[in-house]
Amino acid sequence: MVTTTSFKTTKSEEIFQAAQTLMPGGVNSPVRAFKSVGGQPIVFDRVNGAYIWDVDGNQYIDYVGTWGPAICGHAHPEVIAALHEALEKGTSFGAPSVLENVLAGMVIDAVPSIEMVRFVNSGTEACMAVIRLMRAFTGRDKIIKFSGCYHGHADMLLVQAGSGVATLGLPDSPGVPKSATATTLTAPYNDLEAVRSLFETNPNEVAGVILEPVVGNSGFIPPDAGFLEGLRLLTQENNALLVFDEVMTGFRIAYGGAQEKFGVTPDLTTLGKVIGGGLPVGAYGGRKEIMSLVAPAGPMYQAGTLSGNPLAMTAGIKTLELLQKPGTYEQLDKITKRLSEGLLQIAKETGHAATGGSISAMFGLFFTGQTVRNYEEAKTSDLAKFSHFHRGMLERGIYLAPSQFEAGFTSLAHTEDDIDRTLAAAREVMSSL
Ligand code: KE4
Repeated sequence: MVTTTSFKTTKSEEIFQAAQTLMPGGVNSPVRAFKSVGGQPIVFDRVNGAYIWDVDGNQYIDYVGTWGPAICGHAHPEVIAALHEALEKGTSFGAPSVLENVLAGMVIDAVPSIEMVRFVNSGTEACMAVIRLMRAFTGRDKIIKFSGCYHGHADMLLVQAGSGVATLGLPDSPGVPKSATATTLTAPYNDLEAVRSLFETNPNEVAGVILEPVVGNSGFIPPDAGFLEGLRLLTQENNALLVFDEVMTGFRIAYGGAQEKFGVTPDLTTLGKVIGGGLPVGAYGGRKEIMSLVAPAGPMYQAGTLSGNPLAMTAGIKTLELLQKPGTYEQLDKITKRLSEGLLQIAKETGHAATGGSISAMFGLFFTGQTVRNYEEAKTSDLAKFSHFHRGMLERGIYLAPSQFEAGFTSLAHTEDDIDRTLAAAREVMSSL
């Protein structure tokens, strides 16, 4: 445990200061700048297993896991070894490799909705492409998303988005033309009636509904019982498509994603993060009838220089192999439930209203006395208290996502002792809040 007195961030400060002159906000993705939690952003030097070290030598138990990919633990020796071997053959072919067949086969075998898949380089690309595919397949332009859900930074999806957009409290981004978002309709998460009325007021115009089947980008918000099933029915009744954005939940909530866990099969699914094992991979997939529209099989265009590159495929294949081991998701569920329930219990004992929970290796905590079923309610939680909690945990060697509007991630590398140390730190911090 790093005690607060020895917590130095001198080198982080120097490097981050220099970064400010080189990259907007000193980062390559906004949430890393700690804007919403305040304080000195931390510059990291290396990761391994459940741990991350910063440039000042501080060690942290890591609950960000590079935003999801590190589900087997950072720098897993088997992933690293496989990458070393693949590296001997070069880094990119820009042409078919058998590795793409292997990872595609694993994804198709795992994810109920996917009969055919296309690899891209990020979750944003996957979501951009899946929207184009929804529109190409139905011949309709309008889409329905949910406030607080984040599907990457493509223009038509930057409407009431979660994650970094919510973190920074940004109105929808400048530079996004009205024409790009005029066909994007939004509803509150967990509100089936709102979706029904959108279909009624836009008859035969909605291509489909896209959502995070378990929300991570408004903080952790699970679907109400019947919500996913209700959306499945509503989209079928309106000849519209149902798309699960499982970039975060895929291979994390269950090996087959939230759609396996909840037994609701969408028409299309997007993936990312875990399937790249820490290297850049995104994917979209679904029924062959729909995917056969994608070029060059069909007319819907989408392409990418590094799509399916051998290094990323290798890291993804090895990661999924590790996740296939028996007992994986029972272990993830057990360790994460103990953490989540422990945090809530400590909040209660130290007099803080808090709500939250976990599903498999994903968890969240809001400082509020009410249940949080959507983004609007998430925004009413005590954000200042979250910021103090985040900083206090950081000073004690626990790295939580630097935003209330993100979920926490555990991994197969997190041990009971790590959870004990995390809960001990939480008790110290919450007692001082
Ligand atoms: P990327 O383009 O960042 O690979 O994926 C976009 C995306 C799409 N869909 C969901 C459900 C996602 O969670 C994401 C990206 N997640 C954020 C964290 N909430 C990435 C971290 C960041 O933006 O720095």
